Amino acid sequence: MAATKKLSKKQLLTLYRNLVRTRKYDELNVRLMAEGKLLTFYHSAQGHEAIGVGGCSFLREDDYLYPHLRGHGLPYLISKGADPKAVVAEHMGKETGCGRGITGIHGADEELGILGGGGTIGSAFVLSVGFALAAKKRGQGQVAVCFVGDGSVQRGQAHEGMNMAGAWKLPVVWVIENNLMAWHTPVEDVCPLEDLADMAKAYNMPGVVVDGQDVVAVHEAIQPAVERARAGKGPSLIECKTYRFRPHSEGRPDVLHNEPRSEKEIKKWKKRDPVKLFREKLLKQGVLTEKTAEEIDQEYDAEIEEAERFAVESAYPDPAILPKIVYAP
Ligand SMILES: Cc1ncc(C[n+]2csc(CCOP(=O)(O)OP(=O)(O)O)c2C)c(N)n1
Repeated sequence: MAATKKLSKKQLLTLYRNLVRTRKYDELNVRLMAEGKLLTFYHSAQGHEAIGVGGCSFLREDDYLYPHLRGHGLPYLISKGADPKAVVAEHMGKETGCGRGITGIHGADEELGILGGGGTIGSAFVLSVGFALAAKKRGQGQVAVCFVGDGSVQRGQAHEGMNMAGAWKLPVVWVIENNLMAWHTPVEDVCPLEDLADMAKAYNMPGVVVDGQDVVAVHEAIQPAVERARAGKGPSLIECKTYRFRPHSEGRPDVLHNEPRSEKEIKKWKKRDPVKLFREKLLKQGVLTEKTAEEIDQEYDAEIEEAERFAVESAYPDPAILPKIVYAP
């Protein structure tokens, strides 16, 4: 695939801001969950943030986006320009939420091409084929970018989706966030491949493996695939190697095969924290100064305090809206 243009200083700072903002909202949701203030559960994105941020920060507004469940969409939605305070309000079941308080974790923002998500893993593949088919028929160069976990590609729908998109050269980019496990199951127990991107060969599309902790590397892997899809050349499969820093979901046992996860492994991956890595890199390059980094932290701390207040003070939706928005008249 063609190389991406070098990112400008402004674009690098956009990536950094999106990473910091995502991490801080994720920490807020982790705390709110522990305090019993969220109506649902919460799957933290900590460790994964560079993938959504690297992949979504420079998409077109009218591109379709299907977020992965990590952070319940925060890295992706924030980077595509959605309002994160509406995500917080949604998790509290408030009418100001991005799904009017009734979708729980499946928030949407139609104007940004984010149409909500399916509850079953694997369904993302076939739903995003539908988005891409609509985009192709419309003929305005829109692309569907869809983020999934390694668990999804073990399901039949993944293969139906890739097969159809390959055959019809649909404008879709699938990004696998391979964190080496699906809930309590190591990927190696259920998949014969070392690199999941190798599945691409079977569907006649490019398959790329990239370091999911490096936001620029992720961007440089996804963006050419997006441009390729935009140019009518069909789908791609990008695999980002990553790791989740927290349990599968908050408050649940952090185990694999019913044994506690290896502390040593978690520690090793935390040395490659995507937010810290990028901060250090930008400081070294002189793109960021300690003072600017501090100001960015303060800016988002204040924004998040306000988002929490907004969500707490918002009203619950009137149950009478349910039939009006769930079924089309
Ligand atoms: C068909 C189906 N089976 C089981 C579940 C329950 N479930 C929710 S998330 C999850 C694990 C997902 O793993 P992966 O796709 O690797 O993403 P990760 O959580 O590791 O980021 C499972 C099994 C589900 N949602 N759908």
